[in-house]
Amino acid sequence: MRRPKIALIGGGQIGGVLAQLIAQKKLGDAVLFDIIQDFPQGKCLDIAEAAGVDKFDVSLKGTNSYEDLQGSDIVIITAGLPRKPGMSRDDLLVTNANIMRSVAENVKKYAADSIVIIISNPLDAMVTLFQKISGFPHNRVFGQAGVLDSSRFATFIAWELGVSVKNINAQVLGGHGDTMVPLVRYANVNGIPVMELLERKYKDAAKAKEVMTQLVERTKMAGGEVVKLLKTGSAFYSPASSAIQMTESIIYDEKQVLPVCAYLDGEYGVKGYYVGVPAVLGSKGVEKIFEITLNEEESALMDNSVNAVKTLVADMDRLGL
Ligand code: A3D
Repeated sequence: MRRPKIALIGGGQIGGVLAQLIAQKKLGDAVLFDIIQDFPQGKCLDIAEAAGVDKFDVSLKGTNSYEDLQGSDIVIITAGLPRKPGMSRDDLLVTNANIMRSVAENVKKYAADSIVIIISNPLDAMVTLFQKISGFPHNRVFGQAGVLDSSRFATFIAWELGVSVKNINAQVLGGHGDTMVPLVRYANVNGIPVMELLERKYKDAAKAKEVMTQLVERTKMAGGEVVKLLKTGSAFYSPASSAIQMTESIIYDEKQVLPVCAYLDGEYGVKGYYVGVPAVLGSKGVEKIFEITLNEEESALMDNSVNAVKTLVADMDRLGL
């Protein structure tokens, strides 16, 4: 039986970590594509030379030729510019849309049956554009953002409560921007509501609420916090790990329920847009979307986030991208 073939478009910071994780976890054979001559070849050679230590037999191929995508089962796209300090994700729209256009045309040409995970920003717009240009069915085109945003939320909760992050269930819905919606009411530690634990810790409901607001705000601004510290680019270790979790659910048909930037066809009252929602990921890609019951406040936040996605997509149309 052949190993899965995973193509990575964009061999920069995230692309490099993706290739290394695929090798270390022995997920499949990887192809790392970039437009910079020799660069992906150099990264793959470097990672492959750790095979004697990491003991993997999967192959890694760096390339500047799209033809090497042929036969890919999964394509993960990180091609495009990352943010610099002071930039919002939306500032990347024009440059990255032009890059995404050429990427989508080539993936359509050389990997027409693949499942595509997009990471390039602004995420919700780039997923929309890729699907439009490729014409791939919606279940085979989706984005990584919610897994990372939710991991950030869970990490901050774990630090605050002094418990293992393994026991935290926390989810962030909506678009991948400042309007994202960390779901406070559903956040729990092995079933115990996080708010209940915060109230017990501080013995003061108002203080607990204030602390949670800080965790939520930090989650929403977490990408920018990293950009500010790195100064030369944006987060790359955690986005790569997040896309790998999605990849594992697909290649092993695990049907993990993960927050995915998925196409909505009426769910959450939204039709025709890609938005972050809980989805079942399996061998067919997005196999099901779960609708969570939202209260009035949560619905208003979700609507606000969906409107931000709609504005971004309208901007793309207006600019003819
Ligand atoms: P970076 O290290 O700059 O890598 C991007 C790579 O894309 C570079 O090596 C470029 O040479 C390459 N590239 C440029 N144009 C093309 C093209 N036409 N075809 C193929 N490759 C091309 O960036 P990065 O890896 O840090 O980030 C990649 C993208 O992910 C950026 O748009 C980030 O904003 C985005 N990002 C998303 C998240 C999410 O959670 C959604 C998190 C962090 C970063």
